[in-house]
Amino acid sequence: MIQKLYLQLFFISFSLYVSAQSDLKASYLRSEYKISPVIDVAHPRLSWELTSSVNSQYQTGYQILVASSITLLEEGKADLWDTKKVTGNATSQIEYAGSPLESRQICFWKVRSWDKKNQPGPWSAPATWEMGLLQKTDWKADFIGLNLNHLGKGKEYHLPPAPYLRKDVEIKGVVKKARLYVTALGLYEFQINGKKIGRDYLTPGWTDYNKRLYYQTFDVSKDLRPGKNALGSIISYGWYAGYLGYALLVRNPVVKNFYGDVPALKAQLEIEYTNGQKEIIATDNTWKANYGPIVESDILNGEVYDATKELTGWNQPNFNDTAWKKVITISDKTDRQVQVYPGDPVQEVARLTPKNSKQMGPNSYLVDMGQNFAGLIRIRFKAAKGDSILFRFGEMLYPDGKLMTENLRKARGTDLYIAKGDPNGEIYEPRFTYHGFQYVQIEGLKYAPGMQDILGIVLSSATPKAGTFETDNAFVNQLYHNIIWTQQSNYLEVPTDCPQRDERLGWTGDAQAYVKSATLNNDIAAFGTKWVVDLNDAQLANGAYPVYAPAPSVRVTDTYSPGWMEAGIIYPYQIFRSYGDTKIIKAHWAEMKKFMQFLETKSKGEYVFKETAFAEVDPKGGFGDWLSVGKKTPPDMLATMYYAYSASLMQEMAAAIGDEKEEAHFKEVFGKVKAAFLKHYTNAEGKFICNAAAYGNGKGYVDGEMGFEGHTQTAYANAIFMNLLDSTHTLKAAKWLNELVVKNGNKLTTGFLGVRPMLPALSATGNSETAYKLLFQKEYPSWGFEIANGANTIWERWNSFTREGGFPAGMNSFNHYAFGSICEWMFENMAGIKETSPGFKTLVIQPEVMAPNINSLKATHRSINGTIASAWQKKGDIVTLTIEVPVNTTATICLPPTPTNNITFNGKALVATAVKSKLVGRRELNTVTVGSGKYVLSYKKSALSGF
Ligand code: RAM
Repeated sequence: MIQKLYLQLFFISFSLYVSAQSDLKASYLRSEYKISPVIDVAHPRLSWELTSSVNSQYQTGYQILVASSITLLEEGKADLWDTKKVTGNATSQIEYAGSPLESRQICFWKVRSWDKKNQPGPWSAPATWEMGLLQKTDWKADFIGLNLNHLGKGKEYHLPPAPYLRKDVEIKGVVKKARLYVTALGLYEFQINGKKIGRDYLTPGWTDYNKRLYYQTFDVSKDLRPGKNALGSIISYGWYAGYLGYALLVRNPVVKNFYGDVPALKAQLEIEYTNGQKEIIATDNTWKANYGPIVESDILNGEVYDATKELTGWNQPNFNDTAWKKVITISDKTDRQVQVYPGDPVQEVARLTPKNSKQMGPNSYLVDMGQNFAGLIRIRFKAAKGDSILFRFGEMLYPDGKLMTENLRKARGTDLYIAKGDPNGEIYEPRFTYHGFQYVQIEGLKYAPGMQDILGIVLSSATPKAGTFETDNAFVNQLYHNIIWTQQSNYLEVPTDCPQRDERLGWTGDAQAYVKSATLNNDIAAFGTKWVVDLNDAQLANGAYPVYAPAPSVRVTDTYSPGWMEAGIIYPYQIFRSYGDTKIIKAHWAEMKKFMQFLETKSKGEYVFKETAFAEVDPKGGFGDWLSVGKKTPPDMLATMYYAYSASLMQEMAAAIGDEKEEAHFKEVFGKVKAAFLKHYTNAEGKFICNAAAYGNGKGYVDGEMGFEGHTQTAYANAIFMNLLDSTHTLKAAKWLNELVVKNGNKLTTGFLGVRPMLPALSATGNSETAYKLLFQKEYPSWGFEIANGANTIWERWNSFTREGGFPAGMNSFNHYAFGSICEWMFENMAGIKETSPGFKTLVIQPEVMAPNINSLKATHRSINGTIASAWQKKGDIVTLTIEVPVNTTATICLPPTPTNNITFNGKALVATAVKSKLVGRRELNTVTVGSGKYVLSYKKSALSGF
């Protein structure tokens, strides 16, 4: 009887259980990596994140509904696409495959997922995406502008005024929906009735304007009112027609106007009235143009703003523009593509208030913003009509407290404001420029500026934050702070080298060395996808990728360089690896192959680049291990390693897109290059060697006078990192690498190409203790040395500043991310979060807790599969790990080799059967594999390195 009751109860609860809905829920719905974007790809890729309170939860299927209206979607009527239940665990990179989409169409979608017990979760909240202008014929607008090149001729700089464009338009009824599609050759700010549209800066962004131009779409439904409205725009020269890089410095025959010399606007306002009528208002020859207060305007050189020349009321309706000129229309290039901006726009990402200000002389004040950054100053002040107020920007002060600006080289980098004498005060913020600075010296103000009247507007491409990293060690926290501020300052439209001097170029070497670090701090999927297009647009005719992109040569001799050009492979590879993105591989496969062919041809079928192989480029051999210390690792040896590495990445990418033939091909190339490398660059013992005599006196090579050597930190670190050696050889290389560091007093000798693999290679071969010593090193060259000398960003050189030696002359930036590539090791080794398959679908948790001066650490990374957290704490000899693993992923947690009964897992002794021995990286370790959930493990600190 009792038994029967139990049985009944069991069945009741069981049926309750099976009919209960799963709590597996989809959120953070995105299309093409963005929330509610406007896009112009025919098959946008959709993604979502999953949450559930159930441990080890995963998705066994999903259903996506896409409808043409929110009502239809709510009713479950997916008139555009109903995937029905699709089996599988995919939550990203799912290509829309419903009805073909038209220009301007808004798509509403939602998704639900089935859990591991095959129970469906609830529908997600709805999300949208909108199609842009898909046909060339959708564009009715002309490029309009005003040629002002005859004005403002300076001796060295020729910075013409910024044109102002305007037109009054009649809005004939109540607006239901209005969109502004807008772009420019140059830069634009668009206003409706005096209000700036959107929050973006430096639009429409930088591309190879001969091939491609991006446009923005803004929802302006609420900005128009029935009756007369004023459309206005200020345009500037920007990357299109302004100064680029160090062209002036190197006396390049062309210093500006690289793509054109007259900026132009192209805008189209599309209105849908509540009565169903539609109207398009487009830029054409009926617009009027003038110039006014922006007397000079350039990204590198800054702005001159004469407030006495303000065109008061120009951006309001009924302004009398009869004295304004007729615009000129500029015909479009037929082969230029006009596309939706695919990246993250440059926006204000933070605000800074000044730390202090100091009087430097009569009417001169030096304001310390407390942090080196890229951006602008917004200031409020009172001045008399005609007063000139000059803003000078610098990253550092000379020991005597004066502003240091010599490292800006030929970038004038100043803003000048001429006051209108408004008794209520005036507010100034320049528009089409930015500066890299911590200090601003304000000259010409008759009183000390109020600290509350100055704001630092921090600009960066708005890549969503994806990482956090914190320890109980102030030095490590400072280093992480420096890394993220440097990334923020330089992930600005393109991955630039620096934000301050006459350069600010998308240097490919810096970009490839740092890209993985970048992905750990921010979601750079959209930003990186955009830049990889720039990079491929800039591929040279011979198949090599350039030394920077986008940009035509700002020095005629800038062509290609080993360690830089491979960004064409490494950067898209990282986007694939971090986000599971195979589309980027397919999109650029032909170009990447062309590059590999370039290498093969260049190696003359020998699969090795022997000494002087790259003597034709300038500098000879390319940039090599740029800014290294001591003897140089031969650039051609590095070129060979990079060749092998590129082949191995191509092999992996071919596999990811299911191309077995190419996979086999690149496997073979990888094998051949490895073999040829070892044959040429190692001796019988396996030591790395080179024929230094081949370089003669080294003339023409970067730091050639230092001499060349194969047996270097950089060489071994790269070889280990790139998997070029078999296991016995790896052991030897590991020993030599460690020795080279220890014998050098635990100091680096590495430059841009050696830093990235350095600590990862040490840790991968059991020398994490040495890696930690490098991390904590305070003497030159080291990160600690920079910090001890006051750095709050990452410096270009290990000795960009020393208290004794001051500033080395010439090339010197205090905001340069290449040496920040240690970030990768911080996440992967210190925090121990390491992906083992694309998009963090599987990962390893293996923190290295041995540093005596860190007792706690917490890091998180928001991957495309959700947020991973790894934290550890040491108390006495007990280590506690707290780990969070997102739904739909599995983590392999590495354990110390102590008997399992010493390990507690979520408060209980860990059962021995849960422990599996697994090869992790290069080591066989005890591991526990877990699904999603939060786990707390604690164990006695072991003697073994890493635990
Ligand atoms: C410098 C840049 C960059 C580097 C090149 C080789 O001018 O700042 O960091 O990649 O040179």
